[in-house]
Amino acid sequence: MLKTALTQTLWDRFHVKPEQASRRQFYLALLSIAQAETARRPRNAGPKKLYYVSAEFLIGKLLSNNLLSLGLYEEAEQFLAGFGHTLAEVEEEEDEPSLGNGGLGRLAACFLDSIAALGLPGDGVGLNYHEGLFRQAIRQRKQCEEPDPWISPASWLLPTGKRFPVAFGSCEVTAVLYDIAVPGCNGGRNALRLFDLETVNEDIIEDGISFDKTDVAHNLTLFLYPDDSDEEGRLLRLYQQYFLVSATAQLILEELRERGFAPEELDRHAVVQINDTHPSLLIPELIRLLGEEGVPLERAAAVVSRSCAYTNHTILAEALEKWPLESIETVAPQLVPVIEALDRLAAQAHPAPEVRIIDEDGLVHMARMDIHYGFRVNGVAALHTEILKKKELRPFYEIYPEKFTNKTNGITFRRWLLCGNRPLAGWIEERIGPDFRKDADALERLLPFRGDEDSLLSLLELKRGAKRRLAERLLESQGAKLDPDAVFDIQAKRLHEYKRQLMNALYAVYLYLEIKEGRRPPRPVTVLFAAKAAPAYTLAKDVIHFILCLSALVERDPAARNWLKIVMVENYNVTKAGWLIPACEISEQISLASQEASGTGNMKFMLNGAVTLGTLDGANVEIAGRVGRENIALFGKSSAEVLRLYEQGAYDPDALLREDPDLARLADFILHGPLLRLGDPDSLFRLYRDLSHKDWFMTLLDLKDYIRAKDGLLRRYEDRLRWARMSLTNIAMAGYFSSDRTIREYDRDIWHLEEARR
Ligand code: 26V
Repeated sequence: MLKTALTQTLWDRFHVKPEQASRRQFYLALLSIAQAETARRPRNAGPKKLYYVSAEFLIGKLLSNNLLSLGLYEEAEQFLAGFGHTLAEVEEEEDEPSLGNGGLGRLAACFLDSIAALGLPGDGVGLNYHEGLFRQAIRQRKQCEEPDPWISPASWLLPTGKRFPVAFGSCEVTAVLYDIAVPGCNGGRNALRLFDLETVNEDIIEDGISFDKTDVAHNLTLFLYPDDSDEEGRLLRLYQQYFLVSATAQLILEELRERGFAPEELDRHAVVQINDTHPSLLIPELIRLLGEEGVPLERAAAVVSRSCAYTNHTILAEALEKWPLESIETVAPQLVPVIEALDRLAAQAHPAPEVRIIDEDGLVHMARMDIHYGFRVNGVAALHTEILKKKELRPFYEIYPEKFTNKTNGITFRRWLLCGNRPLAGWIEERIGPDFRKDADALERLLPFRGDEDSLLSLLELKRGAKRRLAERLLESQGAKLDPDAVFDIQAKRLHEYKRQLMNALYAVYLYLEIKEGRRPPRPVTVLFAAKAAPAYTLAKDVIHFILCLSALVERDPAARNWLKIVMVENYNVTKAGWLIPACEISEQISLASQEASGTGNMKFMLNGAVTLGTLDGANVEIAGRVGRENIALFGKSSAEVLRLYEQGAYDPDALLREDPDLARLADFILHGPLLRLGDPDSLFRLYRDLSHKDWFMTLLDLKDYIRAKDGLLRRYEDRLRWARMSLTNIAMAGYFSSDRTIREYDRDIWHLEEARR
């Protein structure tokens, strides 16, 4: 069936037979077939509809994923094989939309896949950034940022013809709506709805990623704002947020009306999940629009409060958004009286200053508004939710204990196993049959194979194949030469101090010095980093520079380079994650305990048979609980201890370095002469100064325990059967981390979409 359609489409569009068709032509034909197939599916429907509103959806390339959901994957793969192509090669023709920073955006994408898979009526709503985040290029051992355009005439975007006016203080603009269809693997479809600025103008982009930040009527949907950016861009981000929520509120109310319900019935027929505080202005905007429909403020506030739920994704102070009321006055003056009224109303019942929406400095605390005027607030892993309840949001937990709930994150196994690691999926199916494809918990049936030597050996072979494939890809993409027989140790995530890429790099320094002194590891080690740093995050860029200099230093040293290799994978994105994850053996999840809300990369690596080297942070705690202490390598201080150190201001890196010559030797290496000569001394001195005097995220605190744990893990690696058993156990116990499970919990405890249907 697909065969006929594909042959026909190739002929109609390009006048070629399959044997003459180029990859590009195959791609374009498959894209239009997948779009037509999806359009034929019924839209998921029900008495209540979910809107998952988010500034970011890091969806990645869609072709193979959508073919899988449509049940066309196998057929496409077989047909292409007949003409010497693979689906993976054809998919190289697709441009990846980089519509997210990291975990929060990728989570939203996994959720869309699971919501559709479960047949629930729920759309994502976000913005159509033309250049996405940025493309990372490496020059002179430093990160450079370039635009990353992804929209071409052949993208997945479908114009809807819908337009909404958005009124700013200074001007009115028009939001135009595009859809990306989201097919579910059990039939039915939803949509990712992306608003674009009608008057957006790519010509105002100057060199690199700079542009006139004040030219709102032309720039609003050009770029996604990086998570740690410069002051001048902040107001632009508020404009983006209001643009998103104003158009979204109009869309929600329009659809409510079209389904035949009154504005006051909003809470019975719609539920809104607010993904972090970026879309929080949706609450006052909905209340304002209900007011225009004649609903009095207090009633409108009550209805909206029963419709909106808020997810918190971080406790990092700099990410908890607070906007000066003056800025809101500039961007959306019509919201100011609403926010003031909401603040007054909340304060009547709860006058304590720490729960006021508008504080005494005139700052509007977005999360506070979400909690007062939402019916649920959730954290993203058990530990994170506990920290919210006991510390960060404690005063709110005391007022509204019933609103707080945990929803441990998950990942879609369709992308991260079934599409992303076909050989492993096949290996699993040979052993336990196909049930795990629909029911992730069935993976536990692999456990009995822990005693089966043939299975263990073939699992090791599979991993070696994935490593070889990664080596080929990195050779081609950036000229890196990897040895598939080395241990592949990978840290892939945004660059942030709390994630402690620097600690990993300092282990590499330790290993380098060991090798130089004749103490070699049991076998060669390859440490791969993949990370973008926010353009204005100087220290994060210094860490990238240090890693790149270290890599060059080791590479130039004939005594070391056969035992240690350090690779920075350029421009980490969803596609590169797809390369790295199947090939990983040691998964680095080494954040300072208490700081990583959940992590989701940890789950992807585990599912693909890597062993986690990690702290008891975020979802690592739950991973450890499932696989057991024998199948994970833990180290470092506990979150309780870390929180105590912060509270008492008791952490002192200077003292640690004075008292411990081993630590000092590693830190001093940042200023090692030959290393300085390879790089930019200003950058390396800045990094050293920060590490030795400030070290806000306590890299030095856990470094020695980390070295112990990693050395131990490398020794365990040599018992190949034991390692394979650890790997198998991780795969078998990953089922809980399916986002299908997470979404069922959101629906059961927050959205009640299924219940409304009964
Ligand atoms: C912060 C900010 C601050 C203002 C500028 C724009 C902006 C954009 C993004 C962020 C970071 C949001 C927090 C985030 O990404 N959290 C991650 O969420 C993941 C999914 O829940 C979770 O697994 C990670 O642990 C958490 O760091």
